[in-house]
Amino acid sequence: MMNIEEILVSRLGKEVKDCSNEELYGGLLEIVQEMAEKKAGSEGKKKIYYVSAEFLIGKLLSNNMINLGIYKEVKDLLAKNGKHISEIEELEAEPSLGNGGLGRLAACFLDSIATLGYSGEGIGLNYHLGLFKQEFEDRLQKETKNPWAQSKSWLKKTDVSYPVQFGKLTLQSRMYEIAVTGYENRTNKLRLFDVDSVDEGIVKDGIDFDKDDIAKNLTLFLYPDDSDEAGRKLRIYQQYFMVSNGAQLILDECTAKGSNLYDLDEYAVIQINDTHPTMIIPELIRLLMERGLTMDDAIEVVKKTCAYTNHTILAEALEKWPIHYLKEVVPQLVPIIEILDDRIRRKYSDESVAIIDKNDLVHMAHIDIHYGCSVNGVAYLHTEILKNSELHNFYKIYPEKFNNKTNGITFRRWLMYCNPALTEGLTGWIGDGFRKDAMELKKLEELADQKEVLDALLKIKHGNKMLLKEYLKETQGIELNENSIFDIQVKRLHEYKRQQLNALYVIYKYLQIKKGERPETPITVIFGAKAAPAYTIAKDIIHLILCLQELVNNDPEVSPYLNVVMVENYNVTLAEKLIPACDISEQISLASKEASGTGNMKFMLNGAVTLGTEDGANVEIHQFVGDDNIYIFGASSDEVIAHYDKADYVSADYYKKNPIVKETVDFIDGPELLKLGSEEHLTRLKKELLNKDWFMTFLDLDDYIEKKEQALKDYEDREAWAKKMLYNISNAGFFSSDRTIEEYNKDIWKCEK
Ligand code: 26Q
Repeated sequence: MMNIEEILVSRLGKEVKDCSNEELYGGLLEIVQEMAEKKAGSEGKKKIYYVSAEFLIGKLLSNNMINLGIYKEVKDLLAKNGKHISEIEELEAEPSLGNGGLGRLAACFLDSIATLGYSGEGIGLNYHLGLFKQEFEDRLQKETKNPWAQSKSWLKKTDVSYPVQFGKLTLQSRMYEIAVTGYENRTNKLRLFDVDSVDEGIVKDGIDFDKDDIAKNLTLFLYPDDSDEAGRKLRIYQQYFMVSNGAQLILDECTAKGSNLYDLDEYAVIQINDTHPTMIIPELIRLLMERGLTMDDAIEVVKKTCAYTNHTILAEALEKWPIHYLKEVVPQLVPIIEILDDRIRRKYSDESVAIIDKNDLVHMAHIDIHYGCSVNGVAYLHTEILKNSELHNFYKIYPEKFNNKTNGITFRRWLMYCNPALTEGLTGWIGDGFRKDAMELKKLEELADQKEVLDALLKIKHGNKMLLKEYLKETQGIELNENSIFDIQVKRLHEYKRQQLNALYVIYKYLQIKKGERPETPITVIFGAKAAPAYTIAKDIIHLILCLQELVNNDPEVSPYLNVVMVENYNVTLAEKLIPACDISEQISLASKEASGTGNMKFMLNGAVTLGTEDGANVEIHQFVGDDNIYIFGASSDEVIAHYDKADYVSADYYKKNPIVKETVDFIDGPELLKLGSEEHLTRLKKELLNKDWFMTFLDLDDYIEKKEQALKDYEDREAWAKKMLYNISNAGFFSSDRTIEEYNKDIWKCEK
């Protein structure tokens, strides 16, 4: 067998040292693709179809090389020839096919499904420009397009194509595939549908485009702005296009394997990732009827084949479409949806479980719950809230359908790839069994009292801070103090995630330092977040943070002790650099609002200590690490839900009674920030907090400040801090997506390896 060097040299026709980085990237990409293809596993009888509007897969080269077992060989070969793997990685564009958690979860799941040896694939859309790219201009977010397709690409064009009908318009699809390599195991596929007629040329300034020309715009962007009607309809076009292709593919594959369609559930299980793919249910019913089944039989078959995952309890994120949109875009589904609704109405008088409500809105989640076999939440607390409040009326009807699947993350990307120093340390201390069985990390606790191990953990963290410092300097011109505490909050910008609470802390700390109260160790508060283009308050919060960055970092009295950094265009690639360098992981959503969170798990695995509310998977993290290794603050989920029920939270009362609330909030539109920022944005944000504060920032501010101060104080005893790091790492095993996938398979999918 030839080694990688021989393969590379024979392919590129010259020695490695004489190749450009571009040539090496292209050569390695082809080699990896061929190796991956050879590992295509057997189809097996039953296959998992994970249907999702988002797959936030990140860069693929290094990750695939790790999974194929050639990463080290390639890295050493490049180094021997004066090349750097990191420079080659920089040439790969990150596919931006997701917004955040839900899309990244789908990518972790594909990795685990392949790693565990299951036959399964992802079905989604090939957005040409993905999610917008974020730029900062005048301390405001500006959106620009983010083309990710390159001449050398992981995307393979296939000949597979299906007709998809929208009213009078029929579009012919084109399927693309991306190989999904499992760690030392089989290769599966991610299948992304597209139309050849899409035209990137119609994008004008920023991310504006003609929303009515469906043939040209269908797969241009991920979730186009849904603040106007044309945008919302385009979303329905996209969703139907995705599921109609998926449904046709699934039926063809199952028929080819011998299914008579009445036994579809023995050949396929379809996991519906939030409500975005819900129309696959009526679409499958329609197609099964076209292929000869009665409606009763078609419904029964679909019910057994489809399962639904809920990712949110936020009312505004639950999809409800006006029936007249569906009549225009997918008229063939409307009679089916009406019959599905009619059957429910005949059976249950409770209006709240109907599919089409009295305002003629179609509740997508209700279709999934009535006409699927499983409903799962994504963390213990989230599932309890679904059962006991948000979906209680459904739980009463179908208690057996409800189940919890606490989210997980792939340790290949979020430990082995992004933190090689820690991975190597761990291998030396506990062997390399943790690479396949994450629960083996628990062995680390036997070393919790060894000073060398604790010192090594601190040294690894410092090394990762240096790497982040170099990276941010080079790519964004940002200066970091590697000897400061890295306190990081990176995630989509949303009021419920409460970046504004963190910003109020920054103001508090700034004012303390101005009064002469200086922290022992300097603190760097790092943010990374994109706001939806039409989400005004979220953009105001970004503006506040960017103004604070300017103020704090340029104040010579303050900047030696406190720095604020907002990285531009936060994405998977940046996450991979930020997370290993973090000391304090900010998970500060209003309790009950964050379904799970998965960043919290990535930080923990990389030895950061969580400062968080009892929300989402933080609850389980808390249980695993114990009170001493996490900083929990704020109102409980029950208390928050009670406030909403009683409508008794009045933010202005806190402003009147609590001097810290008053002082920090008044600072938002005080003279220091008005000198740097826009009055319109800053006063609007202050007014929102004073008059509404829907996510109860003021309620938790005191406790947040207190617990954060405690964490900063505890950091001064480095050895005790290192022990906290160790307990976070050693207890992260449960949060491997391999565990999550085994649970999905045992309870819902029931596939053979
Ligand atoms: C809906 C309607 C119209 C336009 C857009 C949308 C839309 C788009 C994206 C609704 C939701 C999303 C994404 C949701 C998401 O990422 N949820 C996160 O899922 C993670 C994985 O389960 C959880 O860890 C997070 O707690 C949850 O916020």
